[in-house]
Amino acid sequence: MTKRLLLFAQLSLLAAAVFAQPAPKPYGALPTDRQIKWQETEMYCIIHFSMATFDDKEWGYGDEPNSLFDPSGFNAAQIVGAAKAGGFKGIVVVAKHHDGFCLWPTRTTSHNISQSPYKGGKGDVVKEYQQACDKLNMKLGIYCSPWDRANTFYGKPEYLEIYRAQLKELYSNYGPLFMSWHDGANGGDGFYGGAREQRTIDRSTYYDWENTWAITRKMQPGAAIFGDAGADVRWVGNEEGHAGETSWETYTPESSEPGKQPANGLVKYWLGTEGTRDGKYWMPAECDVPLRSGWFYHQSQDGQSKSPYQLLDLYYKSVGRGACLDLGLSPDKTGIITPEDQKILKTFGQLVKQTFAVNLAKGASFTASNVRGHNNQKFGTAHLTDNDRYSYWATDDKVTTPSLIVDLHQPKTFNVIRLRENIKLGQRIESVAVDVLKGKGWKQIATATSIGANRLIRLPQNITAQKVRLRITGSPVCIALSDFGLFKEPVHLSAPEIKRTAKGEVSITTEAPVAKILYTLNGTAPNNSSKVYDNPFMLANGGVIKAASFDNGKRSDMKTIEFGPVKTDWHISVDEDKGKDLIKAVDNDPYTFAEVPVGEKYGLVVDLGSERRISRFTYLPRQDKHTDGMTDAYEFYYSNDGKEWTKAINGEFSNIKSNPILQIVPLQSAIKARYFKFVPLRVISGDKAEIAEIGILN
Ligand code: FUL
Repeated sequence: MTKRLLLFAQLSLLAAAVFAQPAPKPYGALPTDRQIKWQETEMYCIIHFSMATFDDKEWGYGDEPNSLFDPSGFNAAQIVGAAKAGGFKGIVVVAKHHDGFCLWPTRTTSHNISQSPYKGGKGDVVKEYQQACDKLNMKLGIYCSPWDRANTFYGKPEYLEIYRAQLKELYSNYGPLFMSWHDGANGGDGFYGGAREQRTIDRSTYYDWENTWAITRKMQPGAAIFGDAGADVRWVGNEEGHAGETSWETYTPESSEPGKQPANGLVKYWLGTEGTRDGKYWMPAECDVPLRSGWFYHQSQDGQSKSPYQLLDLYYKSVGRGACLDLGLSPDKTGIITPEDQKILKTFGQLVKQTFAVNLAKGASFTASNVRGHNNQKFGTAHLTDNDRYSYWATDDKVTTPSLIVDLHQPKTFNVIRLRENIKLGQRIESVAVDVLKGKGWKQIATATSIGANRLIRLPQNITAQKVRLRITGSPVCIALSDFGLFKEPVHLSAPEIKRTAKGEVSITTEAPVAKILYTLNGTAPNNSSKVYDNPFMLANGGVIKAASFDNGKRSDMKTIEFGPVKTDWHISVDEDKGKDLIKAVDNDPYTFAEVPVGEKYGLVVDLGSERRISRFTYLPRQDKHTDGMTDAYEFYYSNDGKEWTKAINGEFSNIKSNPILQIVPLQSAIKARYFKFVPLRVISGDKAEIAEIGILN
């Protein structure tokens, strides 16, 4: 009797243990509800359309007259619709950029839309975006630049009150907002109400972010705050659209100036690419990148937008690494997304949709090496394919490196593996490996780190297998995995890569073999009657090449590239022989650079050998992630004898630090000259100018 009682007691204890098995304890910093909602958004578009669109600049100086803002056909629904067709779930409107022009009728400054010709001064572009978002069921966020190159009071305490008043107007008239976007850019000089001077601020204290964010929290509690130092979402540290191969959702921002509090513009921003394992805050990355080369529309960048497959690649490197993708769209001067960009977005949206339409692991049998609480179904593997990010397979506390065998019942072909953790319990898994069964043995096909909200492993080739095994190879605590997916990208034709040697020989290649490559040299899109590429050819004088692969009635992404004349017989010098390695500015190698002094007195002089037409000049900043010697203010001269110089243009390379792309500067009108001189007037850091490449376009 006693024995039976004992057994009964033991059994009921066991049952109680099984049923009452608590969920795993959360690990590390955890996301808030607003961060979880932001995370689920995955992709949104930041829209730069303002004064700089009309001024053809990346950063307006602040002296642009209100009359310049005059779009003839601004169409918010077309813009928001283009984003939606691309699969994006929201937009962030640049309501005020660094030039200080406000796209809504603000009371804080007369430098606003009500003083422009747009809709006779009755227009409100932010409102139009809001209405379009409401109609199309898209989320709305706002970017109101803290740096203001127009405002008289910028740099003084009064400006902070103006900035906060602007935020309050935006927060109260255009919500609910899913994001409040802030950046750390501050180039220093500006119009500032006519002062035209350099102004510096203490980035760690000037905006008093803590109290500024308190306004956001109070007025827009659902808005995730983006910035270099969060608070909710961190900048990934580049404007190339990718997070690190390892990218943690947690982060401890570090100040770039010892002894100061980290703040926007004052962090070791490069650390944002990977984040911090076990960081102090839950602060996932946003990967921002423009669809075109710059953030604002410039006609000179037509034809250079990223292609659908380039965007897909960025999707894997952002959303697929637990971050969100924030793609920059740039409406043109009319006020719409160009048909070309619209088409790219749509095709990209279709690619993502097609790729993830069918989870090939759905319906598979899962065998886990351990399920929490003696196989308690609450923590079972059935949750892995239920499309719920928060139901999950968990292991017992002691089991941190379990494995999972997935039997697909028949061989299936895939090239993408998707894993997700239930992030409500923190980011737990550090590393995994994936194997497939080949004959009698397992063969490893992939490894990955930092799983988090979403980890997409894109395999270099398709894999066909019936049994797949997931091994968790590193986790400090038991796991809470919410998703296991296998997908296959639609078959696609490799797009061509176009390259030209220093001497001018062009070759066009593809990653994988294609039936044929067709190209044009007259600026039109290649079609079936275009030239077939079969051998490298010479293009010493430069020109525009457009190429695409063709196979069985299918066409790949189109590639466009423009070359200037070759530089092999150019002669380079610097006044008074003050430079070093001058030849490296024209050696066709982006990773070597010429060093020249900064300032009006000097300049890199190029003798082209004979007279040439110059409609634009190009400057490539160093491409090795360092900022020393990056020029952000310049003068450009030309001459026919190398003695008498005429200034063709001067200006700034705005935003070059964050987005160090090839700078193409159109001259007011094309000139003919044998000599040109590039004068670096200012550098981001260091005391010499480092020039990776200098060039001209016909
Ligand atoms: C940066 C700005 O300086 C750029 O002009 C652009 O707006 C980008 C999205 O953020 O900080």
